[in-house]
Amino acid sequence: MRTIIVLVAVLLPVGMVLPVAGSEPVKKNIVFLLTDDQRDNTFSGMGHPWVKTPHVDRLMRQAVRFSNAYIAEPTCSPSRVSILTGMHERVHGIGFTSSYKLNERQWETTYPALLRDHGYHVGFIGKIGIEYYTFRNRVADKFDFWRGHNGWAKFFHRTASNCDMYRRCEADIITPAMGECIDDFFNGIPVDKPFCLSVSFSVPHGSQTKSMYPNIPAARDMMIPAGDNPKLKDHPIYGNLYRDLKIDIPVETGSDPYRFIPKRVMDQSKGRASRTYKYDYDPVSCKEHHVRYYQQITGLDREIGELVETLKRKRLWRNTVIIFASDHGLLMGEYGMGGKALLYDLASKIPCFIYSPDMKDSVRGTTCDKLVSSLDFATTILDYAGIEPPQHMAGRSLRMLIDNPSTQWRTELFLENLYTGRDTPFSEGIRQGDWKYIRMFDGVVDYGEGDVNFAGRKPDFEQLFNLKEDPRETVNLIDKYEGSELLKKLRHKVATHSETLNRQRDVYKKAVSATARR
Ligand SMILES: [Ca+2]
Repeated sequence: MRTIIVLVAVLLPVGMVLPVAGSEPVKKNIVFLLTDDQRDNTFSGMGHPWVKTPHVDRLMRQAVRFSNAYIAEPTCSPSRVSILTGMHERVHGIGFTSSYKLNERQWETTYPALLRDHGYHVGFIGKIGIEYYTFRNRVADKFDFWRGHNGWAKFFHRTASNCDMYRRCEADIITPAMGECIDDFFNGIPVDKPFCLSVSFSVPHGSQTKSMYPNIPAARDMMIPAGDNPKLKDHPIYGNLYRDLKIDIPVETGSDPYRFIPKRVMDQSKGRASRTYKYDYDPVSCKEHHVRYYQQITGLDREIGELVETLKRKRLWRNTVIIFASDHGLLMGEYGMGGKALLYDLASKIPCFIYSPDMKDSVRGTTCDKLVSSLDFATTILDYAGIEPPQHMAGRSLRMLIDNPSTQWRTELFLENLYTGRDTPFSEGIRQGDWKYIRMFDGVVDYGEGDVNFAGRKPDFEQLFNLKEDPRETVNLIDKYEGSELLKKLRHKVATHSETLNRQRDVYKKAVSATARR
């Protein structure tokens, strides 16, 4: 008997749980990859004209891409809480500028907690981004494997006080350091449990600050090519890759942003343009940002390639689902602006694909254009793990679309931004068919329930775009369509979604005894 046990231990790949006769089928392993500030269409396999991402492209050819995937909240940290909980910020209440913090009862219904409860070995690498509010220095306890940090990691992680976790890594640069952490995870997974590994890369966000030049003020950093740094000069990726290309920076770079969103609604001088990041671009700094941004994506591509090789080498490839997404997009000179927290596609749409070993060959390499939300990820992960999602999760499982592309699916998607720092307004919107309608209200920092009850309030600014005719969203049709049935219908839909979510929030907060942080 002992001999048999030893044989099983040797022959069974780690993470591949042996089914017992009459028991549940083998559970899928799950790898959830999240990038930071990566906008849609930024892999070569998604049609980007010059970035090189051969490993992701190869993976995507075996996956299903979702080409209309939107983030529930286009700002780093609340977006991550929405992904963990499968809920809109308005309902879970956690954001940079909201009043609530995540509590233990809420954490119990996040996807990592549910998977752990159901016997998964659960790991986290990278930017968790929720300790601003809650579980300060205690998030590690919620995972079986933890190589995470709060906030944003610097490009050279050893100079960052929040990146102690990566000190033991050989690589000085954050992305390959996280690759080493991925290896550590796979070297320690148990043989008798399925696993779920979430990797939150901190790039390409890390491409536009003083991190590359720790001794130079952020405002000047972007005026100097990163490849001038002696530490990067000969690096195959972070040195001069892409620097000799003719890069078409957005035509509106450095132009008047108030042509698109008026100053009374969003005053760029109140922190949005230059505080923290250099987003008041001129053509030189904008081009440098584009070079660094896409270098970071190629650096990321290399680590994803390594991950796929590791899965194959450890014979996990045929039992592991890979989900890829970003926490939101980024403006990089478009509309005369930089940054996020707006509902333009460039800020709120994300690259997304899913590889599953059991998907039909006929769907591999295809693109699904159905409206997908980041709220769908938690439900999808739970579906692959065979776990019923909690009632409050608002998303649907994308596995349904993968297994049956003609599945009845949502035809409209509510979008919101409740981040109000740096004079950013509250925004609510809807995508339906070719249309996107957005309404904005003056923002309030540390907002409470009353501040996001917009019933009966006249918006401070509205936008209407026809995405088919105007995919760059530069022609606001709101005046042209004033009085039309279309606009009336879209306004009504946004108001209805908004009020419904407010009611759901009130019920949910009672159910979980939501706790204020201020
Ligand atoms: Ca982000």
